[in-house]
Amino acid sequence: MRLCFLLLVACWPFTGSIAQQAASDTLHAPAPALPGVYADPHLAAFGGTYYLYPTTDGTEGWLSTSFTCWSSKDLVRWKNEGVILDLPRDLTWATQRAWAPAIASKNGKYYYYYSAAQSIGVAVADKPTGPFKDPLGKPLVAKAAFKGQMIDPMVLVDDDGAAYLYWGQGQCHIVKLNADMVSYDPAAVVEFKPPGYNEGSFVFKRQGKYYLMWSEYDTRDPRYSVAYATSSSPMGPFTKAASNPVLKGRGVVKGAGHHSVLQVPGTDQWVIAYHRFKIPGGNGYNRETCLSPMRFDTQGNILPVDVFEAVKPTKAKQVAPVRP
Ligand code: FUB
Repeated sequence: MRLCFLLLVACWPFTGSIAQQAASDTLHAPAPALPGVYADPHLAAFGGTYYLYPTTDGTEGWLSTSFTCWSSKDLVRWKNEGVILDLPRDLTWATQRAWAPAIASKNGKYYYYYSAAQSIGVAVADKPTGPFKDPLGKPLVAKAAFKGQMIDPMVLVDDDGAAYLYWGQGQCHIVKLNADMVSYDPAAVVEFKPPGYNEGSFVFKRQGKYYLMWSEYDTRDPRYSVAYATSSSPMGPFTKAASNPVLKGRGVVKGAGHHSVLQVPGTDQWVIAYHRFKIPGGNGYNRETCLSPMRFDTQGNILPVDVFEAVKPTKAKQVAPVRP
């Protein structure tokens, strides 16, 4: 007994430092969620299945020409559903720079918003995996229509069924979409720039509060990171939170940003999807998609995300959306 006690005391600093090392090991990042180089992931859940809609990376200048969709039953094992929109084949107005998509569902249809040739387009399908068709034959938001770059769309469908489009690099824009989800009043567009805002806006609602999140710095900068602001209205004004950024790289994880957030259906469990420079050897054109838990404090502030914590297997319950 005495010997055990002496051994424990002798080993205490050693066991303590091992525990500390494991908790702060920034040299070994978890594996990415998707194999290969995919960025700007938009995570969604429809009918008991999760979906990821990313940008295809791997070319300098982000010259990708098509979009893929991935599905999963548990957030961990992902199946490639193939190309859901091929710009040269499916569009008449753009052939490359297929970036940063977002999905929304309303009235039994799936609306896929995306950047192409530095404009924003929309495509419609009956299923989350497509096939998606371009209903307009032109951009929804044309290049240079407003201040900044017309990229990085995001659509929030609110509890009352109203849908809001957010987008922009260099400047954030918001407009309420018409009931058809593919048109809006250009005169109603609100423009603003939260401090530090660069691109990749994403909006969600929790307990009656609207959270606008965005990426700061350039996606090729290792400091790329995510910050947020809140509002009582989907149109703002949004007040930037005191504790920012909520997602940033650490150790071997660099350039963590351009994210999306998903509430696991029927729970108050939240997941953040984002990209980081590929490990090893990545950069702003070779990024990989990761998923981590995202948590709130009791006041509803977003707590810093641990980029070394990968999401655990989580089934998606089939929950009907609350709509009037
Ligand atoms: O993936 C191409 C561009 O890089 C996106 O549109 C930006 O948000 C940045 O992630």
